Amino acid sequence: KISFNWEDPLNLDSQLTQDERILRDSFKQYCDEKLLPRIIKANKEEVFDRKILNELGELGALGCTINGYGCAGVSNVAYGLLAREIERVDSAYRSALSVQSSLVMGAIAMYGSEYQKEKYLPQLAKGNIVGCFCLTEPNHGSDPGSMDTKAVYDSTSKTYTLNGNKTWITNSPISDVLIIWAVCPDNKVRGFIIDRKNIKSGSISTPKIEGKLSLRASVTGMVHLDNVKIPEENLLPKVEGLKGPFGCLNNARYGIAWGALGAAESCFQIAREYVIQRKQFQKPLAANQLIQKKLADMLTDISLGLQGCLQVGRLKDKNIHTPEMISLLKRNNAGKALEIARNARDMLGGNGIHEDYHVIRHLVNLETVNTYEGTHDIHALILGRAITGISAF
Ligand code: TGC
Ligand code: FAD
Repeated sequence: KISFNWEDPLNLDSQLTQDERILRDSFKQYCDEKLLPRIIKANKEEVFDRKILNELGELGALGCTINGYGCAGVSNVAYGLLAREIERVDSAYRSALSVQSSLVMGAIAMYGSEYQKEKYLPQLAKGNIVGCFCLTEPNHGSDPGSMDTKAVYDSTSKTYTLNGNKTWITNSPISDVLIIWAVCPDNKVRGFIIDRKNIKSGSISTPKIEGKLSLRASVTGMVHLDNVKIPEENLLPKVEGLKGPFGCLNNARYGIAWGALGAAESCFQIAREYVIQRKQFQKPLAANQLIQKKLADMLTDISLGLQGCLQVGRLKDKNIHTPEMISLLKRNNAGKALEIARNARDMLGGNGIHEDYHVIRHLVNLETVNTYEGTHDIHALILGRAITGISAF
């Protein structure tokens, strides 16, 4: 007899390959044994442990969809499963995975020269060096097309000079390499690799943004570029225009769509356990219709969201996906995860606001997840444009 499994309601497991299941299970073990025990302290003290990137590197998780250059070359679905497992622990750790893999290694793998790929990808894959992705500026967040950061070429010295400011950059304070998106005198956006060991002149500073009350176990900073001169071979040669950064964002947003549901599942499972144990009015909280409805809504949103991720992952593996599919998933899953975390917080009563129960941490993290990589409303406008043919930005 086939019975309903609330832990996998639509039998996602049966739709994965054996390799994907093995990879997921061993990564889950790492997340449970090595990441979960350190998250409460890291979140409280607002620190990101740099060693985590080496650990992720050892497990083959960094840039795992890239073929060659020391990378694992697994499916997009496998990458999504890793994002889901790590974000069950904390969105900050998934952020570290996303930025290094999709935004930094992705940019170099898709747009870099052979020399750049060989120089940086194996080191980034091991976590020996850390990268960051610098698109957002103090005056241009949702609208990066209006960016102020400039890059000017000098043919005599064969260098580019970069000037400008970026902000809200994950890992910028600890980065060895920075992917900088800047506009050139021909008005085209181009990508550059700033290798901190190879700056010819000028100065770069990457101060940490203190006082975040969300994603506290991730280090976020600014980037100030003051006449930073870099060799011409540090231009990413294979792309120009905004499709460069957006192409990287497609992969990161796809990973976030899986990851956000990992955080949501964690909140759902904690709330389920709690309402079964906790008694009020001489019966378990779980015996109340209002509580059961909340659990049913949570499980429905999680399982439908996961099916969407799986479908787009499989299309991505065949390269027949579109950015709008990813906007649909990122928007839906981040928004639904936030709602699930809020309901779970409520179901835990007063305990719901305590760090030991994890839910409040997920809830405040998900505020960031709903905002970065395109806000909830910006993704609505991307979909609105695709539906109507009218741009309403
Ligand atoms: P638009 O006219 O729409 O497009 C300009 C050019 O880009 C192409 N394009 C894309 N290409 C690939 N993938 C996509 N998703 C693309 N979207 C657009 C487009 O075809 C066009 O190409 P071409 O050849 O014709 O020039 O540009 P727009 O300026 O109107 O953009 C509108 C909008 C709102 C969609 C865009 O600006 C946007 O997505 N805004 C949100 C900004 C954002 O997501 N920022 C993320 C910063 S990184 C980050 O948050 C990392 S957090 C990481 C972590 O810690 O996990
Ligand atoms: P704004 O663009 O000012 O938006 C503010 C509000 O206005 C939002 O609700 C938005 O939806 C709304 N809005 C904007 N335009 C419209 C419109 N046309 N119509 C209707 N509503 C609109 N960026 C990077 O480049 N690299 C990183 O590594 C990175 N990491 C981050 C880490 C954290 C912890 C955070 C919080 C952010 C990070 N970001 C990063 C920046 C992030 O991508 C931006 O915060 C995001 O794109 C929104 O930009 P903004 O904050 O300037 O908000």
